[in-house]
Amino acid sequence: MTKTLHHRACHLCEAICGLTIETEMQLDGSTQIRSIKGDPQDSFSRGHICPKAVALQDIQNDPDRLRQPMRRVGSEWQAIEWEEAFALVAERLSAIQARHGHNAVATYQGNPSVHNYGLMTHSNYFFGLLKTRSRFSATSVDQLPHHLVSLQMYGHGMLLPICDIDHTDFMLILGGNPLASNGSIMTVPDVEKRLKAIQARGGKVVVVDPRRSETAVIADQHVFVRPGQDAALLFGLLNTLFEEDLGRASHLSVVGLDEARQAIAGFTAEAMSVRCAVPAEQIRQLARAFAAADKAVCYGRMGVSTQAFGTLCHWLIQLINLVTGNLDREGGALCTEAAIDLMASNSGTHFNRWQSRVSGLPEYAGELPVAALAEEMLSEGEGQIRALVTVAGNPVLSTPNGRQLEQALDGLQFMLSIDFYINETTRYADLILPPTAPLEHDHYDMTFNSFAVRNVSRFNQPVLEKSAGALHDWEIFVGLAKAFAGKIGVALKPTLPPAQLIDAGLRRGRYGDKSEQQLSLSTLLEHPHGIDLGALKPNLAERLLTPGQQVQAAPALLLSDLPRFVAQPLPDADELLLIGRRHVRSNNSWMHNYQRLVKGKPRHQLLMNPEDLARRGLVDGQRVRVRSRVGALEVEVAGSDEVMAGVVSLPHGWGHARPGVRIAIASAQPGASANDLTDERELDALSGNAVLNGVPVEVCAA
Ligand SMILES: Nc1nc2c(c(=O)[nH]1)N[C@H]1C(S)=C(S)[C@@H](COP(=O)(O)OP(=O)(O)OC[C@H]3O[C@@H](n4cnc5c(=O)[nH]c(N)nc54)[C@H](O)[C@@H]3O)O[C@H]1N2
Ligand SMILES: Nc1nc2c(c(=O)[nH]1)N[C@H]1C(S)=C(S)[C@@H](COP(=O)(O)OP(=O)(O)OC[C@H]3O[C@@H](n4cnc5c(=O)[nH]c(N)nc54)[C@H](O)[C@@H]3O)O[C@H]1N2
Ligand code: SF4
Ligand SMILES: [Mo]
Repeated sequence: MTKTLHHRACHLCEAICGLTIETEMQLDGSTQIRSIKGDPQDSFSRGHICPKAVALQDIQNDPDRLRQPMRRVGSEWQAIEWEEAFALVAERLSAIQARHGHNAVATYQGNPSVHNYGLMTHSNYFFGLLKTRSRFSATSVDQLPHHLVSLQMYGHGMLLPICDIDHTDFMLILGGNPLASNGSIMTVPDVEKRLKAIQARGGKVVVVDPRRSETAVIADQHVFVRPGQDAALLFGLLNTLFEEDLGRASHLSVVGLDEARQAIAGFTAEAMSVRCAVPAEQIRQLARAFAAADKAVCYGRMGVSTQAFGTLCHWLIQLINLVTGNLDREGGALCTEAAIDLMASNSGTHFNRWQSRVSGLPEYAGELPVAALAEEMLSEGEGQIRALVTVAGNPVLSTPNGRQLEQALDGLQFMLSIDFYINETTRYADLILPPTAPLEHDHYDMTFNSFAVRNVSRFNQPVLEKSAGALHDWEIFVGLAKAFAGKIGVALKPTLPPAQLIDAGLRRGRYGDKSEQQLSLSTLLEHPHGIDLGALKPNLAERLLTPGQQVQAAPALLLSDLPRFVAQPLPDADELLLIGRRHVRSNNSWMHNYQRLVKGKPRHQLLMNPEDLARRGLVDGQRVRVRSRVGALEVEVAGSDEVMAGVVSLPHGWGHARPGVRIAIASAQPGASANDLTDERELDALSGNAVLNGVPVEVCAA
């Protein structure tokens, strides 16, 4: 039987590891995957792989994965034809918009959207026709503060400085656990080796986290911080840098540094220490050590984005890199120069041009904060959302107050989901359109090549042929667009397949026709292990899109949030605060339907410090009830001094045993949904990003 070796980048997380996949043609003509391994010839990932990649074959073979359009009739699902499905969507959505206006139809795009380039190139082909301002995505339960800070300081939301991990001497990580997540807003395959290499060359890694995470365990120093209080810690660090004159000049042209310095003059390490629970002397020493390193970089991720002052946190992180001379410097923070530049799109250039109807939350890049999705469906009146299209997402498990969202979805007039599973969210759909499985389509990483710690580019052909009648995500969008345009009587511009758009983008890009490299799709096809385009280099000065191309150190919008910070009451030491947790064998709310990933020791428990257990008379392993303002759940508790006293940790994305969900293995797993506890009213008020970490909860015996 013929065996074939394929080379392919893994699309499951941001690390974009190169894979070598062996397939074998069967006697019946079908093709089976024989093995999935790391690709040692990928110069970026150097053979690194994690257990999730091996499960790509399980997605392919999963009997629960939908393979044809399904229409819900009551609680039954019936297969229907594609054309009939497209016509149904066009009819229902156009009728709802004709009656209630464009904004009555909402869209939600989940995380896998940005890992699937055809979805990125073609979703707007259909969504653009809907002309709705009710657009939502996982951005506002994630990295929205990063974009907003870049827009304010550098002039574009996609101009995100990335850690130059391979050249730094000092890496300060707040609220990120790359050993579990494999890195985020820092595409960094093989991150453990890269962190250890910092140490091997005499450098240091410091982790700030309320939990002694997997990354904290290998770090030189771990600092416990009270959840949600990183802004205080960062103020203390920056203030020390100013006060003790530890800064270093930057080659960048900067405005507002004095203003920033004055604005935070009162935020001394001593004043901030009571909030963040880090001793003042430790804050000062951390600032001194950071400033003393020749090359240093401060990095913050999920844990500091999804908290009440997430945007302030990211502003302060940028300022710490700036005032120590590490912004746009080798070994500091540098902007990736991708072969296809996301800055070419203007989607990262506007903020607060309109607001959500009920709570007045600001738009960013044409999207509203997803914490407002349920209230926009539940609050009656003009502009109320009456229909929803979800793509590659599961907001019932991934956005705050999932139970309220369930109730809202139940009341919709029409819901369409583009997804290959009947999960906690899509079970409410009237129609589910399943795309091909990942290995059945070609792949180019538009998003994560743009945030990589080296400049890299890679295109891969499909590993498996799609089955007859199956459609790719992008083809589904084309089908929907055609049917909808026909229904509302507008002319649709022709489109090209994603690969041709990539070819054009590569040729236009900085390594394209006008450059030495002459990069095009055909070059990438000749290099299936990917092409290395070099280390990151300073380039921010030329790329700034701010007035006068100056870094804005003290944007008015960010200064305007300082009074809210000052006005917060001091933290209550008796309060128990919930934080999240990721594991290398899980991926947000999915990939739980594959035995090879869910087996092994249970990972769903609520972690609680033994002191907190004892105070409540609880014992390790007991079932407990966890309650917040919005709801309650039951789960087993595990005593662990990994978490600091006053903190409990629960992974999100679990709790699949809900009626109507058709993912059998996942539904049999224990665990509950952390977002039955997170509060849709607790937001980073500046950006509208959800607060998923630092949620006050009570825990008692179940
Ligand atoms: N409490 C708490 N909540 C969180 C987080 C947290 O840390 N704590 N993290 C937040 C973050 S960072 C994120 S990004 C969100 C993620 O939240 P979402 O984006 O809403 O959820 P996912 O679990 O990524 O959604 C996966 C869905 O996409 C489908 N899918 C996978 N691949 C494809 C594809 O190629 N095409 C299509 N059409 N569908 C596909 C899967 O079948 C699955 O149903 O969760 C957020 N929620
Ligand atoms: N295996 C796996 N990999 C993934 C994902 C996954 O679900 N599983 N999801 C992917 C996605 S969508 C994303 S966005 C990235 C996220 O990538 P990371 O940000 O690296 O993800 P987490 O592992 O959630 O790390 C967040 C850390 O913040 C800590 N934390 C919580 N609250 C606070 C706080 O108040 N202050 C501080 N300083 N720390 C806090 C948590 O304890 C945790 O260690 O991971 C991606 N990679
Ligand atoms: S770390 Fe794992 S899931 Fe992420 S890209 Fe690499 S192999 Fe895929
Ligand atoms: Mo995310």
